[in-house]
Amino acid sequence: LPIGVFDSGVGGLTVLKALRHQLPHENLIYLGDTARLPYGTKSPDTITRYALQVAAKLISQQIKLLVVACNTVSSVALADLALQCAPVPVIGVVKPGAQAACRATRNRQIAVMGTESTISRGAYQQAIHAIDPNATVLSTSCTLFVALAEEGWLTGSIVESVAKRYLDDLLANHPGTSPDCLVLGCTHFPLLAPAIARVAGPTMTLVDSASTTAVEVANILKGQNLCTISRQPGSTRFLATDSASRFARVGSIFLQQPLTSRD
Ligand code: DGN
Repeated sequence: LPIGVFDSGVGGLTVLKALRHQLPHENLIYLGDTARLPYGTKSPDTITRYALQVAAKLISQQIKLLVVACNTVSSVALADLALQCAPVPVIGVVKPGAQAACRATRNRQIAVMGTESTISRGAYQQAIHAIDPNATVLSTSCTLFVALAEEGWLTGSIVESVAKRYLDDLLANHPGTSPDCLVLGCTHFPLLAPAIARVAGPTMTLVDSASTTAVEVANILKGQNLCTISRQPGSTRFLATDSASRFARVGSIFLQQPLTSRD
């Protein structure tokens, strides 16, 4: 059976890429709810309703595990999704991101950037404090990063100016702190990582959830004896709820290769 991967749009393709790398023999179905994005600025009720509908669609395709490749949905609707999808395991991206941050920081001061919903929910703060109750967590929403990534403006002066403004605001709102780790807590942000890193400077380690989530998925498949035993490379099917051509065009930026249903 395939693994289902779900995001509000194309951002989750950064997680899909890590899954393909970590689990090259698994078949994947990716669904982007492009007709209703962005989720990041919507209310918790709306995000939960959309997420449950999309998950039901993937469950009807007989998946063996669901990856919620969206920080916003993972922050808001993970418990509801787990209830609806049981016994199919549901994995979100926030806990793996928090684990990566706690491993990366040396001074236990962690900055988090995400969408409005992720940040206002305090999801990363909770997940980090569940691992290290004494860590300092600073967070800020960075709505403009989503548009820049979708536009393919990944480097250069405009991105760096926006990143500088967000980082300056973050530090100004938390005087006396000097985080050494920055969580890219939205699936769009890893695309902007080189520009954000230039602004943040060499003492800041950037982490995201993609590879940690893929490792967690691999562990669960192994633990539950759900791995695909095959020598063939796995297939990927892409589904979107709106224009396939825009999804393919913007998605190829995120996947860093054309979206074909098989590689
Ligand atoms: N994929 C969403 C996330 O990781 O939070 C961001 C995209 C959006 O809906 N704004």
